[in-house]
Amino acid sequence: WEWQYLDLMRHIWDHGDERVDRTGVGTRSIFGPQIRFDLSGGKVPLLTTKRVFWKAAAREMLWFLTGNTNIRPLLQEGVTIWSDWPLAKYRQVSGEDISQDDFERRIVADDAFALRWGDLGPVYGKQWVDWPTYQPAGDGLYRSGPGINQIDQLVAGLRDNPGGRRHIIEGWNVAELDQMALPPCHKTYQFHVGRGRLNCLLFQRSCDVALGLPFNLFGAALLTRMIAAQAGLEPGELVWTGGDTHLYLNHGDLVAEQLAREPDGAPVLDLIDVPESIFSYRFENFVVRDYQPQGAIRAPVAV
Ligand code: THF
Repeated sequence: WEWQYLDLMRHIWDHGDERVDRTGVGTRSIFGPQIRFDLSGGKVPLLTTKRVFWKAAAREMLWFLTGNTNIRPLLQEGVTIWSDWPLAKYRQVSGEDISQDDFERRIVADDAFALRWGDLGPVYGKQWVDWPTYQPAGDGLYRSGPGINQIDQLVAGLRDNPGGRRHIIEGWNVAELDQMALPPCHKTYQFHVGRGRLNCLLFQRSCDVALGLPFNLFGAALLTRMIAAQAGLEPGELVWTGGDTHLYLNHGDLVAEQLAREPDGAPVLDLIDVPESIFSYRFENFVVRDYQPQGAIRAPVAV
């Protein structure tokens, strides 16, 4: 499968439409590609042509499932992939030229500081497990109602009605986009059961192919594996579709380096100890084996 990723990368770099994006870095971009992976037998879409820090991606996915939207729990586990956005905001508002390390240390050490500066707004986790509702109060007005746990409903729905066509997790809460540090990129996950297997289709509206996609693919595969285990299904296929699918112009060295390499090996993801609930997974429940990637390739993230 990995050739699909490499071919996508090559195609975008060679034929993508060059444009200036929100971040000001500039991208080459195409619209609407699709790639597919077989998840059966523990197969997992982890790139071997560079080291993917799958542990950070796994901790990120578990953090989404907690519903927490503060970067503090991630930092406590050494995951720094979400720091750039709160950091940029803090620097902008305070005018203080603080380093990323110092900012992260302060978030971890100082409760009030974390509360004030560490939150990303109602991003993925909040919408996934506590989508806000409102209800008519009888007097012509509306009051907030109980939040909707989409993940809970999804697992129950897959158990009760596997043939359903509404097995969806949605992150795009139109009413709250303006409160989010970043509107969701991997915004819609649709699940589908066929022949006892759970398939997942991820629609990602905007995709950083070099840095984000390797994480997003592993995360989607992990989510599918956890949900399949909870619903008593075998993992099937992961279908990934991108909207604006791009390479940042400052990722040229990564692209050249990675395209000079060839895939090698077939890593496997094992779930050991399937807990009672989808919300009780711990990092220790996952093992990746047979993963001997080529070296990591560093590249700057566009904020
Ligand atoms: N914004 C941009 N421009 N790219 C993204 O990938 C992205 N995300 C999330 C939100 N906004 C985004 C954040 N996720 C890395 C990986 C995932 C991220 C952000 C950054 C990253 O820098 N990865 C490096 C280092 C990993 C590490 O040190 O652990 C890598 O080499 O993979 C996409 O969801």
